[in-house]
Amino acid sequence: MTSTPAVRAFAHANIALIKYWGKFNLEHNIPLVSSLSLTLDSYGTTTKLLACGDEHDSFILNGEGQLGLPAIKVQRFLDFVRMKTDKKQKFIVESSNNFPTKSGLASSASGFAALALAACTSLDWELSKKDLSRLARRGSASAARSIFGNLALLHGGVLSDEQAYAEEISEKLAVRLIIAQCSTAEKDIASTDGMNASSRTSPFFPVFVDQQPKDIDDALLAIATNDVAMLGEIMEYSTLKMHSCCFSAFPGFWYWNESTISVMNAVKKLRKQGATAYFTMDAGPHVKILCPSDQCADIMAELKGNSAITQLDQAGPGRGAYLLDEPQI
Ligand code: 2P0
Repeated sequence: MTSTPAVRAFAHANIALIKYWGKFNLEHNIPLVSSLSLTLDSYGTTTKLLACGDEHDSFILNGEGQLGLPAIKVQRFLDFVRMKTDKKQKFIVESSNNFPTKSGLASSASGFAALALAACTSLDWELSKKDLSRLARRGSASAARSIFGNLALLHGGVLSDEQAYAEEISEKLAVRLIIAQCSTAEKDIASTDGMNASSRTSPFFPVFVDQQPKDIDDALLAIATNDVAMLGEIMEYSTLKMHSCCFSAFPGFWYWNESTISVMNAVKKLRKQGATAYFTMDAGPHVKILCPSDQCADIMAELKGNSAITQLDQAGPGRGAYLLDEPQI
């Protein structure tokens, strides 16, 4: 057995300001629309890859051995890296998230970004960041964006594998994202299933896809002109269209709960009072609130007493995926 060193990588979660929802190519996991995200500086995943002599990979998440789909997804991903590198090495994969898993807080984004970096490093596959993002995309499309820090654009559409990569947007914004957790439960509809159901059955889905290029362009213009309010307006429009594709699927479904709506209303009220605060929701009930950095403390203080919120966190723009230490034998 060859002895491959243990490797540890860390990747931050990212939150889409303009949402990815729907796939062009299921086999290669190519998104049907481009998306734009903010990488966070707090929530993230640490992944350690330890070479083993077993016949199969093992996947341990937050200290618990995984069977079923999570383990299959990790194994499939490692099979792809082994196929590309012509290696046979199996691994024990130990991952831990410093935030709730499978609740719509982008754990698959940070998880597959960290796994992609650790796997390539373990198998001596040197990739550019662009190619690493293409690889991470195969695990989870949103993971392509977590390879990069700050703001990242993931190209989607009728594209080849080569064309579907993420890149960092050079402009910086003085913004923060407040994360209002609205439940402690895991979500019951995986995002992959939700987007596939929406794209197959929602009459609104083609409109969402048609309007996406304009939403991306408008968001990029808002970023280039440092206009947080404009960016927030487009962000809210994007999330509401994405969720409308869920409501209007057949049968309809939703990721929100009563607390989600309550926090959305609280954000609208804050805006009426003069705050620059805008909401976005992903494949889970939690509400993330975009605001200028200098308004974050006041908005957090206003939300603190809100009984709909189970936990209140905040994050700024974070860095891209990185190795935690030099490989050790
Ligand atoms: C996003 N989401 O842009 C969108 C918005 C959730 C809502 O990307 O099927 O785990 O593994 O590629 O990346 C979550 O979906 O889906 C997601 P797959 P992923 O962040």
